[in-house]
Amino acid sequence: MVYEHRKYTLLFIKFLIWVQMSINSAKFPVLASRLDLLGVSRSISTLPRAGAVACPCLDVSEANALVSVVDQLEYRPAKAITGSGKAPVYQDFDLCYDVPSDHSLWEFAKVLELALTSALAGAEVDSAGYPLRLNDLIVQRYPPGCTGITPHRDHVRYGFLIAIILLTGDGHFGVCHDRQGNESREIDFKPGDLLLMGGPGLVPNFTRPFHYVNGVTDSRRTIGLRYDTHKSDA
Ligand SMILES: O=C(O)CCC(=O)C(=O)O
Ligand SMILES: [Fe+2]
Repeated sequence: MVYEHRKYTLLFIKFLIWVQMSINSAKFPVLASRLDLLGVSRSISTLPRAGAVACPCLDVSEANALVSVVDQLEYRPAKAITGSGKAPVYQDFDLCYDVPSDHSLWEFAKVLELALTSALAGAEVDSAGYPLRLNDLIVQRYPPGCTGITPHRDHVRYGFLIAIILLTGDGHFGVCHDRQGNESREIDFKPGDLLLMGGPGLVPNFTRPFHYVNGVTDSRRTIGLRYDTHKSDA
């Protein structure tokens, strides 16, 4: 009975997402029609053990609509080496990190925020993890043959839940035990999928997973949405 009730609540939220996306993105109607919120709740519950998990989100035409949106942005090369001197992270892709606040991509972020907030409420996580604010948006483009990004952990200020949407391309996204890439495990993450990764606060003493991207042979585009708990609007 409780399960049935939850199922209908989630169906209602999915309907809201559909309506909101159709209205707000009249120019680029982008729905997240493959997102199953009960499945997302279950996936989130696995994060304390799994570190990262991917689930279906966009169909091909939805992903293509977003490609035409992100391809109009201006990109700059990522800094080749980040992290500390003792723990360098090598990266090689192009990025856009200054998407204007009135851009339709922020509407997409808002809709995912709504969906993930409701999925979080049904997951076995710390209630401090929601409401989620996806206030940090980055678009990344990895050209064929690039290095990707070596094993690292996302900054500690990115709380609760990190969302990465893969629009196109290939490559391997993996989680591993350390910066050397030991005990790595590839996540099955395909175009149209939403990858979820845990962040601090998801559960008490959550350990941020090391992860990497490599092996890109076909232009890879991702949208990264994070909750920057240090931002003034957080
Ligand atoms: O674009 C991606 O797949 C995410 C790469 C990553 O881990 C990062 O930029 O921190
Ligand atoms: Fe990362």
